[in-house]
Amino acid sequence: VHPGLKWFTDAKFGLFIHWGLYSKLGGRWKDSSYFGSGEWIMNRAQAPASEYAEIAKTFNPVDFNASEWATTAKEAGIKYLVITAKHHEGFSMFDSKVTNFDIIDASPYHKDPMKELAEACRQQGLRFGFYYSQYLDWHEPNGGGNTWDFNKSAKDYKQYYQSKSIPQLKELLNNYGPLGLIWFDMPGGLSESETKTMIDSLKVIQPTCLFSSRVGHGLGDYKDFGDSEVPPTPISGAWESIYTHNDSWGYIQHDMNFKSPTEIIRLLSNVASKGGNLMLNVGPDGNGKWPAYSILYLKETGKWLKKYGES
Ligand code: JFZ
Repeated sequence: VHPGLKWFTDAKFGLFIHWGLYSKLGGRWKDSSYFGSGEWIMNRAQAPASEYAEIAKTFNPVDFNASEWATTAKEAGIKYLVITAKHHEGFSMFDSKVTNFDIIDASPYHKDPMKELAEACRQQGLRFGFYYSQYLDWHEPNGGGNTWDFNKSAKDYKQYYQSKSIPQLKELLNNYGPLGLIWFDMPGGLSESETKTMIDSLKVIQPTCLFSSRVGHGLGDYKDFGDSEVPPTPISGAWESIYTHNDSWGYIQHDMNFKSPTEIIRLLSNVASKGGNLMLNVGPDGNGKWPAYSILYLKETGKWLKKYGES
């Protein structure tokens, strides 16, 4: 059994946070509105990478308050928090020396919100982890996925892994204290042995940090069920179901379809009764504020857990 797994299997309730340039768009690009998966808007609108990158110039989340985020999570009864360090759009929400397309160099904010959040979580006794899109990167000619700007057959995925993905994963593992986990997503471009080599080169930095199953080739430390999926019967081993609070991972200003506290509690009970963790997602907006309903309903969930939950 992996030495980092105990906290995970005990946790039951995690918080996922999708936050990036797409949060500023809020589900709108030019004259069109999009529903569902707001973090995919660049792909769905086939927005040219150079034009999309312009959003960074006005991305200034001055309302971001790390201790408020961590306190709300704590009040909700949440035990671990996982935030997007870089989603498929390719923008780094942390201080990265590997690229200038990061929050420090490309935005007027000039601060590293991940540093503060990692610290705030530690103060609240929450485990902290990063989501990292290791294969899909629509900003990079050699990253996976962007075939509207870049020629697919000319892509050199290894070059992208060597020059951005792996160096950035090392930055995340080196610069933010002990991480509970890294939530890899959508594997691609690497063989099984190449994936193994990548994992070994990262695990030496933090041997107890867990890697999610989407690191690829069955080499993860725990299993993730697909989007909004709960297994029908109890499952042994470490696993997690992921759900989002409304119908999108990234912020969408016109999506008000938030799950009520009752629905969240039912979900939690369903997942916990089968032996897994529920990781529920919230999508803060481009200023760094959570949707009001997410704050309200998570706090309500926490009140119920305090009264009836185990811990
Ligand atoms: C991925 C991302 O593409 C998406 O934007 C979001 O971050 C989500 C949490 O993860 O989407 C997936 C990936 C895999 C499955 C479902 C959604 N799956 O295996 O069912």
